[in-house]
Amino acid sequence: MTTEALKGEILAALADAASPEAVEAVRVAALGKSGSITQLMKSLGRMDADERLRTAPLYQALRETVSAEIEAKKAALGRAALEARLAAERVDMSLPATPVEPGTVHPISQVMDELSEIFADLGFAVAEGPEIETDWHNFTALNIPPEHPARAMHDTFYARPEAGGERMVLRTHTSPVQIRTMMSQKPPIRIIAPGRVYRSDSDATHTPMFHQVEGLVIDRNIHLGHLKWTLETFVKAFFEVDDVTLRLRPSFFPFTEPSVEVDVGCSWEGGTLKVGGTASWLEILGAGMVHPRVIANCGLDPDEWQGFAFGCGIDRLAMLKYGMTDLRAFFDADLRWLKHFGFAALDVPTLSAGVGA
Ligand code: 2U9
Repeated sequence: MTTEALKGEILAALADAASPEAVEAVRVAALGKSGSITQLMKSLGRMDADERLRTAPLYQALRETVSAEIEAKKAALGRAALEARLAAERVDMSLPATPVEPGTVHPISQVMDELSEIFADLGFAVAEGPEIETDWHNFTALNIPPEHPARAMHDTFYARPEAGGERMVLRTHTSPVQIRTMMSQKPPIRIIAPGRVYRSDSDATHTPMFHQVEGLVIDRNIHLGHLKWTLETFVKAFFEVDDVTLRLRPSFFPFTEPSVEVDVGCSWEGGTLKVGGTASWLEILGAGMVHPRVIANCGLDPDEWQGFAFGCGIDRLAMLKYGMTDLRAFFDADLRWLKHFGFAALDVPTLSAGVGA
């Protein structure tokens, strides 16, 4: 076959090739290891000098033309594929977003936003800290001695001990955030610390990870009356009722002295909770005056600085306020549940609109 005829054959095959794979097949058949043009180039070695001098430029020209045509075809197919993709994936930015089903804000996030809003109004900042904590920040600084039951293996998730023998823990409460704040900021301090906490406990009313909010006030001349007023103001705003009675019962926590458990007066109408009155009582908080030893552990003089602290479970608060009965549903990521109990993303809680709006 003449070089012209071969060229015609290859270019015809190339014209018919409609995909990158088909173009590659044409390239291999012509320029591959045992392709037709490669065979011609190899045959040059078997020719005498005169014939080679005449033939080589023809073969080289053929090879260059075919290579260039193959590259051009590849580029054209690439451009066409890109055009097709751009056309298929075109997004009409002018279309309204309504066909996309909006997600919802999880009730726990909603309650955290409500808490931040309520306490911001009372002059509290939101503080955060690590979820993997040192034993010292999670326990020792809080006057929880090594033999205290809260340190028992079945309650606390311990990491493998480090080279120095120190074990990190998954924080069992958000209290280490307050310890870190007291050590890094000068009083007066007014903070809340909402966040995830971890305890090795799992049943219908406990999950190994749950959410807490704790509050801390450190200032001069702080007493139990400040604590009671703050909690009353918080409960009124959170449950959106003015008729709120709190009952403080003596209790014990290593990090507060005196310590109290706080009940809110309520009633149950048709099985649903109504905050207000004194027909029934519901425990919602633990609190107390910060133990002087905890204040001293953070480098402050307990004779000059006093304070109060409180803690409560956010998951429980959310269940009480919004009527969920199964704690575990919080963590199932079930879209139907989220649609039912979730909140509109742009419906940000504000005090003026009512934090439960
Ligand atoms: C510092 C000093 C004191 C935080 C407090 C409680 C009482 C409490 C529980 C309620 C339900 C945790 O989620 S729960 O299991 N918490 O009863 N927490 S006083 O006291 C502190 C914190 C930090 C530096």
